[in-house]
Amino acid sequence: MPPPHALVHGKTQRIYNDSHSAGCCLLTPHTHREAQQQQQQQQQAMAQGRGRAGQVFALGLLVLCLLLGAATAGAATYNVDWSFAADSWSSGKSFRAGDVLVFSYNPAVHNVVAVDAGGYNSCRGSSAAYTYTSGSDHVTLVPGTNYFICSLSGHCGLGMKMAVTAN
Ligand code: CU1
Repeated sequence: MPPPHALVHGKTQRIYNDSHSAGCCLLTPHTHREAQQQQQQQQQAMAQGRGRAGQVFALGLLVLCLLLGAATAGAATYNVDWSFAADSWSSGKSFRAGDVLVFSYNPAVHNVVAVDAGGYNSCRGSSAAYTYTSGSDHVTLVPGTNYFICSLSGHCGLGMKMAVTAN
């Protein structure tokens, strides 16, 4: 028969072991499951957060597009028939300041000179006149009448000139 304290000690030890092992068996999977659930909840919350952030971003983008659209709604781009019939091309069309004319031509034989009314009438550019030579010139119309001539080879006198009024 073991001494009473040893029995008590052993019993205590056994009870402790049982409860400990039972605790391990029950608690570990339980806490593990809880941790998994928490992790899933966090991931869901993050996913929802990302989803909301994405929605806000998309909405912001939409608003930005609408604003830009409104800002550029009045401006149009025209491909100019930069030829000896240029003036008849522009007549009857209405333009607005800010509209863009695209002059496409062979730069070896033509140019575009932005002149004033005198230059347009006399087919002469001035030192202040700006000459475009790229062959694909984008010119933004200013308010009033915009005058253009080709200053090469007497083309202006042959009708390669254009007066465009922008409102
Ligand atoms: Cu020309």
